Amino acid sequence: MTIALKEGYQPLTEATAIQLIKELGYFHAHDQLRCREIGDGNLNLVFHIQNENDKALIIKQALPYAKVVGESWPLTLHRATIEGNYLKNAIPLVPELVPQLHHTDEVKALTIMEDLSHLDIVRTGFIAGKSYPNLSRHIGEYLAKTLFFTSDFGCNQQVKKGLQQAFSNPELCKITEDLVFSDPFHESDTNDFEPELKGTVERLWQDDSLKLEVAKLKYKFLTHGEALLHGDLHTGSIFANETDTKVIDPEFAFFGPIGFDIGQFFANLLFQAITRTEENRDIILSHLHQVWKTFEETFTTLWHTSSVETFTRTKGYLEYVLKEYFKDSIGFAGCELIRRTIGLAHVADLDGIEDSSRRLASKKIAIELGRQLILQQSNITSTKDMERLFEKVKRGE
Ligand code: SR1
Ligand code: MG
Repeated sequence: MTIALKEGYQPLTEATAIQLIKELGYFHAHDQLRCREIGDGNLNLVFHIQNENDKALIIKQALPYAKVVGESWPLTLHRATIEGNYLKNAIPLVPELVPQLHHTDEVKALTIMEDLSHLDIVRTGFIAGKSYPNLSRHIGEYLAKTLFFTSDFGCNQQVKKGLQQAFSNPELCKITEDLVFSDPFHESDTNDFEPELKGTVERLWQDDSLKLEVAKLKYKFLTHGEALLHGDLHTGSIFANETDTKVIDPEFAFFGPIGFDIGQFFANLLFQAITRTEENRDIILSHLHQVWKTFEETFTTLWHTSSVETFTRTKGYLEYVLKEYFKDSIGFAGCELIRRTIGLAHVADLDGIEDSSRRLASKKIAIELGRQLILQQSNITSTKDMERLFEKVKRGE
């Protein structure tokens, strides 16, 4: 299929990216620039442009199709506008935790931002055994602030309704609805798993009690516009080093259930808990506890200091809300574990394990842990419970 390009839009090449960034005045016309296309995600082009003095910038440009599949899967360029607008909204809330934004262009579907190549993609660093001591405190704070201030507890009702319109993101939501919720739990061409997992996967497809819980979670994703979500908060969307953390890639942003962002982060920590040796696992489990602790503490402080909702003074309401978010995040984490193991978009934490028996064993643990998290959402009321369930599943009980 040939994609009809919109007027004014052309996918950049390394040469045209250099030309564009000079025209925009970010570098001098005579600068000798080096440009590399470094995009390793599923959807976009990413150009790293640097001059002789090592000043560098990133141009991210949306392609009119999903790169991971090819031109047969057309995809809206509007996601670049969503990403730019999400960053503009997040910068005042969490300035230290998102990249600086230099320029956006709706027609060219691109964003020019701070170069973060002094940091690691957390998934890659985790796989190499790194630990990022501040990661979970930073992500807990990021979640609490971005979610509280776009929810009905921290955002004026009229403003929130306007934001909900601006962040209507139907095509990207459809990807999540299909790839996270529907497809992995049914026979679908988008699924992708080793033949050795067929029996395990078929048992999921036949498990009506599991599918009922997934149906409820999907319904929540479709209907609960609680706050402006990042929408794809996995460890490939986070850069970090020993001290700093930056969240990138919010093109899936929309108003959805708060537990979705939290659950995706939980699940991507759990991939590391599954694949790491026992000696290196503690830091991952401590991230799991710390991210919820920081989220809960920060959200609670904001509830008491920055609320715009009169009922936030009503006894028991905060506890109710936090309990719901936690329960949802457990269910969403379960879906993320399963879809990243047998669905279309995998994770290197699992696929990168070269030894096939260890890889398959890890994948079976991820599927079973996902299944149990979904089924036991109501019984898991703390991150300690989640750790206990992880240990049980890991032991094969
Ligand atoms: C076709 S897009 C596949 C996945 O990549 C993105 O990062 C999202 O996680 C999406 O589900
Ligand atoms: Mg992404």
